[in-house]
Amino acid sequence: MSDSDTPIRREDTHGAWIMDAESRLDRRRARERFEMNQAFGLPAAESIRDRNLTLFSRTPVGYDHFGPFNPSRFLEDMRQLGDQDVVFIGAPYDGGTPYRSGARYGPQGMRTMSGLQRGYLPDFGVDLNEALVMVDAGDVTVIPGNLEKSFDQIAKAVSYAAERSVFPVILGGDHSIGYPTIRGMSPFIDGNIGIIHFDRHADTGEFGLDERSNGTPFFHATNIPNAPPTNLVQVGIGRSLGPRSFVSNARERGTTFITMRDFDRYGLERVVEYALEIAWKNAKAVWISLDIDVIDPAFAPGTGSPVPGGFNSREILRLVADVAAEGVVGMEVVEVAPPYDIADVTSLLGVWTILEALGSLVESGKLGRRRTDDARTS
Ligand SMILES: [Mn+2]
Repeated sequence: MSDSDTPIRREDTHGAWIMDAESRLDRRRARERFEMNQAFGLPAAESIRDRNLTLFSRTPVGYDHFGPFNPSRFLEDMRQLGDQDVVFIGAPYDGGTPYRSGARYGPQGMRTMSGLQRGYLPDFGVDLNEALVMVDAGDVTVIPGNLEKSFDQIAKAVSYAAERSVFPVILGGDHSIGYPTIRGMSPFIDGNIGIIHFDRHADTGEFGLDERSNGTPFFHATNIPNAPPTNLVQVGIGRSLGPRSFVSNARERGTTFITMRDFDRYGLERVVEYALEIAWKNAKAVWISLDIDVIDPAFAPGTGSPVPGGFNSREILRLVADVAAEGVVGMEVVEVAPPYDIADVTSLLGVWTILEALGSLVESGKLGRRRTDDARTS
């Protein structure tokens, strides 16, 4: 209904009424809730200026409001972390993506598709619900406009799990987070940590567009003194693997590429054996970093930088299970980007790479294994 005769006066507008009405709303419950969230979410990293922000997001908006990763329960009060076996941690950061962003929705996509799962894994003779106590911490509070502050938060979150000996499963996020996860885990390893990195891309650049990015995690991770490049084995590399500097940096540092051609030539079992040999050589622990784009886009289209010719679903699930069987201290699944997905198949595959790793770790009894003896020396 239009009122064309009356002159508009500010105090008569609906806008003015809204401003006035807001001032009469109570704030008591919000204040109580805020104080609880501050305690439950833990203090943020030192670089975060706004001290109202917490390490784990406990605000009512975010990417984790579609239930916890199944099968697990949401752990609202992170001060209670300690007795559990596994903690799922969302890292919804995709500011390290130069082109097709969307991996910030990865934790949400994987949590949603985990809703179909029950935790009974017949292939391993394992029921995760019986074998493990699993919780979902929700998402780390990341800072969309600031990669380094987000890294500080992610590293602190991983450290929080590591120092309590709870196995962290990181739901990415773009692959830039592969640096702060190792930064957070490495101080808790009494010796070297090996990395088994599944990816079509080498991600060994120093900088991308003047900053760290999703193409640089393994340059910076392998600068950490106890995460040497000689224990970094990169499986599935090839075709559009990144710029030439990725290859020259990998060569100079001495990382190991196992390409798809190598996989065709040597087969799954020998590739697993060789990857374990590299990752565990004089190392005390191993981390799995899985970029979902290591799988052919026919099976995993929902990702930012797809490359044709990677593994099929059956191959990657077997690879992850078989490398996990030797023991792992944590893992991340990155680059799941639901905006490009079709029928949620990529999120679903991300979920299953995690479940297969957990099933295998339970079956072998090596969840969180840190090598203390010389049982496996090469
Ligand atoms: Mn990749």
